[in-house]
Amino acid sequence: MATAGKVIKCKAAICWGPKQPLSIEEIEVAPPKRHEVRVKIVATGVCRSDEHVISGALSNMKFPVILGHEAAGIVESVGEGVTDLKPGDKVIPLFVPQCGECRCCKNPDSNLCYENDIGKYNGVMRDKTTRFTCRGKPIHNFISTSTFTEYTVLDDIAVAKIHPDAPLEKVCLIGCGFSTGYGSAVNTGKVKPGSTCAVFGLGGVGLSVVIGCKVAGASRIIGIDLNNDKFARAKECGATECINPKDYDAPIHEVLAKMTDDGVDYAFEVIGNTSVMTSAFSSTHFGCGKAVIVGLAPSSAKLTIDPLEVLTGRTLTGAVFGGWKSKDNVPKLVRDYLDKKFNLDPLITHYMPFEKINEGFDLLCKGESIRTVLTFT
Ligand code: PAD
Ligand code: ZN
Ligand code: ZN
Repeated sequence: MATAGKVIKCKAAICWGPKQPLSIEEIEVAPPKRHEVRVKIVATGVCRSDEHVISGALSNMKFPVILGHEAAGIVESVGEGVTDLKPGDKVIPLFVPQCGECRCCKNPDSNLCYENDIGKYNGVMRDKTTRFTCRGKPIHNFISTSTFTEYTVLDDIAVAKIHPDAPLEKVCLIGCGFSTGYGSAVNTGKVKPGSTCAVFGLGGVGLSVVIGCKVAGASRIIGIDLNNDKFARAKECGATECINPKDYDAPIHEVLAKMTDDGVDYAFEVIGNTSVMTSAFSSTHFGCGKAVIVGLAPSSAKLTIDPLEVLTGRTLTGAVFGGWKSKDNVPKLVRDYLDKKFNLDPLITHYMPFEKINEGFDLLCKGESIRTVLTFT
């Protein structure tokens, strides 16, 4: 490509600090260094985890930063030493990388590569520098990805090559929301056929948990949300019934216990609210229930549970990115999508040009969207 080896000037949304709108600016994107690739982003989703940074819920973030982590694009150029990717390849950035060499990567039961930047938020590439500048200032990366920009640079362990037929404006959801929810049911929860599941929070990730529970053969899937507008879509995805905690005087775990002969087999918290995590845990059966934390709680939050509730046989677990080893599984998930194993359409409520990114976040905050997909024209 004519741009290979050169600095690219392009549009990006900069988060200069918390509690302010993202600012569309011209940035410079340096060429990829060794074991890096530069990618042209084609489509990127608006996820709640980005909004947690904008709202200030994640306190140890480095600013300024280019957010965005759910995306799909095309390789523009590759640095030295990159063997599995070439210009023109369709790719999905991986917010949980897979180096293949660390203790987690070598353990078949873990997907949390040591090279991840979740929770630490150092905001740099593996070589501890960044490829972005704006108005002469270096701009930080966000969780190995940074996709709210026309071009980004990724470590090669944080990008997966996908099938050339994949529609990028749909499979971008496989970069976060879909895979996280779906994997939380099939990998982390290991939902069994015939079981009863409760899903707390019916946003894009929660609906993907519902889809996963259905694919796993659950016979009852109870959706729980404070917003009744989320129920029709949840049923379309496979929820067998939906309830709103506001409609009951009793605590929701007691309501669920009555509905399910002493508690559900699996409960998923897909909001990021620690008191809901406690009630999701209490909603599971006392002798054999399993609760899965999917939601990302504010940095300062602490979870309170009654140890007796664990002692009697309940399990509490969680995972990022649905437990998928990312580089191995993202291409497979894309193939499963192309084979029509699941549908992403119910998760996408809006498409918008990238410049309208702040509108995308407004819709999410007002509860009016599931996923808004931003596209570059
Ligand atoms: P979302 O905001 O679209 O959905 C959250 C839903 O929860 C909304 O429908 C709300 O109405 C509902 N809700 C809010 N409070 C309550 C409550 N007290 N009781 C019942 N319902 C409530 O978010 P999302 O689906 O994009 O993301 C959900 C969470 O998952 C969020 O915390 C996000 O940061 C996290 C996440 N985790 C990972 C991961 O790897 N674990 C990946 C992506 C997102
Ligand atoms: Zn996300
Ligand atoms: Zn690793």
